[in-house]
Amino acid sequence: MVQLLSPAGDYAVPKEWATYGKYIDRLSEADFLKFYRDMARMRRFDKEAEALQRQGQLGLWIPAIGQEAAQIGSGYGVGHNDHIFPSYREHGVAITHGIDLMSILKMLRGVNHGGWNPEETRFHLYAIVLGSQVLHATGYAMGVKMDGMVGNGDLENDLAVISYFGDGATAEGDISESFLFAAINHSPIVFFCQNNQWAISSSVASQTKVPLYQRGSGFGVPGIRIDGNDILASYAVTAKHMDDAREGSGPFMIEALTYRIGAHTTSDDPTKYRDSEEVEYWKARDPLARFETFLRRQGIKQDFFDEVAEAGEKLSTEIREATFALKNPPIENMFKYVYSDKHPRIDEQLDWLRKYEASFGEDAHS
Ligand SMILES: Cc1ncc(C[n+]2csc(CCOP(=O)(O)OP(=O)(O)O)c2C)c(N)n1
Repeated sequence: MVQLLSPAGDYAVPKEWATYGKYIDRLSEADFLKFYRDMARMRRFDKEAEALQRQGQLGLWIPAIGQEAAQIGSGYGVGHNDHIFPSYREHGVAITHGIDLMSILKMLRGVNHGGWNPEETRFHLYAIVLGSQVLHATGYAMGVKMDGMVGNGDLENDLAVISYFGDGATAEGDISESFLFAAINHSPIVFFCQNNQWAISSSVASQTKVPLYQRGSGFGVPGIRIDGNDILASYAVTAKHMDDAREGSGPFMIEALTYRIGAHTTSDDPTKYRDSEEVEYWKARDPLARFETFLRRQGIKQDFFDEVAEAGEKLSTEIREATFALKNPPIENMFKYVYSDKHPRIDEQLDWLRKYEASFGEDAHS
């Protein structure tokens, strides 16, 4: 397992991982601070969103606490031309790609479908159907190669694709099909599996007999396991294999071993299926605390951590106020984008809903 920062916060690059160490050597202090700021931002956003859901402001929340290093590190390992295909928990990767966080909240309130432009942001829309985004990513990577955007010896302008999925999703046929297709076409894609050890209530042991990073090997996709709570490993390993993919080395798989500290979603109660000792074990391996120890040893002063905490307060207030101010979209929107032409069944359903809503009188939309 690639680990550059130990749980105690010690930085060391074993000889066998020297290639990855070179990626860390290139980072400046400003990069380290940006990593920490965004991990803290991701966590604060998560806590605020969960509170908003509990207050009835969102239909659902999908927590990612514990996965900050896996997401912020890998998000920054992606090049400026590369395309990202997330599942539904990648709020941290969204942060590294400048996605407006309110778009994520609007989606979970049910007032839009994401709303960001996948071509412009290179961050594609969230996918709830497990594994579907991995097929989309594989097809995209195949297209990129056909368009001659790979292996031109120009790491800045060539292009690769990364797709995120969970340990449970690896049991879907879509993932195996993607491995095969990507291997046969020698496509520029990195498969990034966040093994957070639970697929709702199914443990990772019930999903695989071999370590997940080996899952692609029979298809011709080599892989590696990283400590997913080590932001430096997450950054360096992703950056290296995205470079390789852009250079034309074909597909690669990264398994980031991490842990979902919270519930699967706000509709789930994890105390029903996992032990509190296990959760406590992983809480003690908190990726943020680990990186904070590293930064303090690098001489980063308390002022910086105070500034980050203040920014968190500001973010929370902004998000709360913006959510309270959201307006419900017209009910017509639900039907508008089903067919391009008018359809009698759709008109009938809209008519029914209008009458139903009207039956509540003035309170219909409050
Ligand atoms: C094709 C499909 N089957 C089942 C589901 C229901 N479902 C939603 S999330 C989930 C568990 C996914 O676990 P994992 O892939 O480990 O990702 P995580 O949620 O832990 O990030 C399941 C079974 C779905 N969304 N899509």
